[in-house]
Parts: sequence; C-alpha cells; structure tokens
Amino acid sequence: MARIRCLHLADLHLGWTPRAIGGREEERRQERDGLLKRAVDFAMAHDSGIQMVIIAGDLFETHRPEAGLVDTVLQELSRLEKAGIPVLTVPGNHDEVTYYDSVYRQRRGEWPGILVTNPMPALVRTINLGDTPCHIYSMAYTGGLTQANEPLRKFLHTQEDGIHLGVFHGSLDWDAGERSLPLSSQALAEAGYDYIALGHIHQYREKAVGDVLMLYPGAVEGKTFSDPGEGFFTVVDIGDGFPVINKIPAQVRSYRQIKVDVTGMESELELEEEIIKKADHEAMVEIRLLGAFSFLPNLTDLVGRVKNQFYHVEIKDDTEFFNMETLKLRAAEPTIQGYFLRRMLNRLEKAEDEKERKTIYLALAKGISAFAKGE
Ligand SMILES: [Mn+2]
Repeated sequence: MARIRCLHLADLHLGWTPRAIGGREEERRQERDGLLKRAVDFAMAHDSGIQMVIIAGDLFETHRPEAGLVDTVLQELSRLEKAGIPVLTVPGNHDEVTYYDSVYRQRRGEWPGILVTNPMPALVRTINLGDTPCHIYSMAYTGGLTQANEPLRKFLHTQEDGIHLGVFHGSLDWDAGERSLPLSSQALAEAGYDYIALGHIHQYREKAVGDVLMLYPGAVEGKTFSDPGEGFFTVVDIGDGFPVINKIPAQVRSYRQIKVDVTGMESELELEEEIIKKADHEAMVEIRLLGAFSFLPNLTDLVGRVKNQFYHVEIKDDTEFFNMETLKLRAAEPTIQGYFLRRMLNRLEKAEDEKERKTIYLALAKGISAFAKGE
C-alpha cells in the first residue's frame, strides 16, 4: 500500500483576541489569524509533498466568527482545493456546529473541501489521493444529537482497500478532565484505522494503543503564557506500517517564561538591569520573580521602564518577599524592631487570605525600610 502525506492541524482558534497587551491587541490578533495562510502556503510549497490537509476542530475561537475572517478562511481553503489538495474541516467545541448561527451552518453551501456535520461517527467520504483510496471517518459534536454521556465506542471500519483515517475533536477516555467529546481509546484502537487525527488538547501528544497511533498536534500559535503554542506543523505519512511524524518549524510569535531570582539584589535598578539582559524584541515574555526581596519594588513602574525591550512583557511576582527565617531570628531580638516584627509576623500567621497577607507584607516591608533608614 502506498503512503499518503497529510498536514494535520487543529485548534487554530482564529478570531481570538488577546487581552490587554499595551495597545497591540489588534495587531497581534491579525498576525495570529494569519496562521491559516502560513499553513496553506506551507502545504502548497512544491517540496512539501502534502496531499491532504486535516483541520481537526476549533478552527475558530467561536461558532460565530466575524464575516471578514470567515471570507479570508474560505479563500485560503479554496486555494488548497484548487491546487488539488483536499481539505477536511471538522467543527470543534469552541466552534460548535450545534447553533443555528454556527458558521458551519451559515456558510455550509460554499465551504471548500469536505465539511463534517454528521453528529455520530460515520464514514464521511472516500477520496483518492494519487492511486490510493482514503476513507475518512469523523463526526461533528452536535448538542442534542450526539450521544456522548459516556466515551464513544462505536467506530465503523469498512473492509475496502486503502487507507482508513479517523478524525475526531475530543478527549481520550476523559483524560482532559473537562467538558468535551469523550472518546474510548480502546475502541478507537480496535477500529483499526491507519491513523487517528485528534484535536482539542493544545499540547502536542501522541498515544499508541497496540499499533494504532492517536495524535494531538497541539495549537501551532499560542494564546497566552499558559497556552503558548507548539510552534511547528505536524506532517504525517500514513499507510504501509506505523505512521511517520515530521514536525516542521512554523513562523509564530514565541511565548517565553523567564525566571529571575531577586534574592540578594540590592535595588530595583539592579533588578531592572537583570531584566534588560533578557531583552527579546520579538517575544511575548513573562518574567517570574522568585526568591526574597530586600527592597520594596514598584513593579508597575518597572514594567514601564523595560517594556520597550520586548514585544510584550509582564512581570509576575512569585517572590516570598522576605526571607522568613531571617525575619524570625530578628523578631527574637529584644529591640523595638524585634517587637514590631513579632507583632507583624503574628498577624501574618493569622491572615485569612492572600490579599490580607500581601497587605501585611507591604506594611512589614515599609516598617523594615523605615527602621533601616533610622526613622
Ligand atoms: Mn481548542
């Protein structure tokens, strides 16, 4: 049996707008929405060898994206079709097909390629890629029609020659621990497909059950520091044995988390210099401050002074503020400062929530700095 080469995409979440990033929200949205064009350009490049493009759900952030964006997406998908590269679109949970105003219902008549709308697993279409018949099994979760109170187990497999491909947007055996279409990995493995293209989990993940490979390509472009994107396209060669995966670097905005330990730093200026050493004008960067401060920083002002060194920067304060062991030793001293520290540490212990703790910390910091200046 011949092999076929697919570009496996999922979770593009086009139309997503970042929250406040210093006025660059719209610029970043447009840049991010350009991912589909980059994917199509990649698939159409002469040396890519891509014969089919799979979009395994959550192409859009919502079921009702802006018309302008939808027009652009339809143009990109039709570029593939015109180039003789079939494209398969499966609705996800963000862009659910359930609603009457779902983009997939409203624009169904003009959707390039294959648009999946059947609510339960079925053979959607058989297409010929070169001389190889390719049988596609898929479904679109539809509220009220999809029966998914427990993981789906019934997956059809015809006895026809060719490559059999399962494409689903959901979580295997509820392993995501969240509301989504549950799929039984055991049943999927028993269906005997040559490859199972999944979507929903934003991190790249492979799971082999027996000799069946189930794969989440992850989101290529990131959204946030906790959903940073994988930065590569997943290309799969299917048929004639176990699938072969190739991860091809994509042009994306990188999200980086950088840890900075403030312990031992003398001043805010020293911290600022340390942050500037990490300058990256192209990246979204989250600086995580760790350790214990020996000065009282103004992080809002600090962000203002270093922001030009990054595409976007956020500073997250995960410090312990002061080294508690040192404070406890000093609290034992028979001095006014010792008395002050004992009182404050006692209040800290009794604080009921994080907000109150922070307030007391700040009072503690002010007190210590006042003692240090001899006030
Ligand atoms: Mn998603």
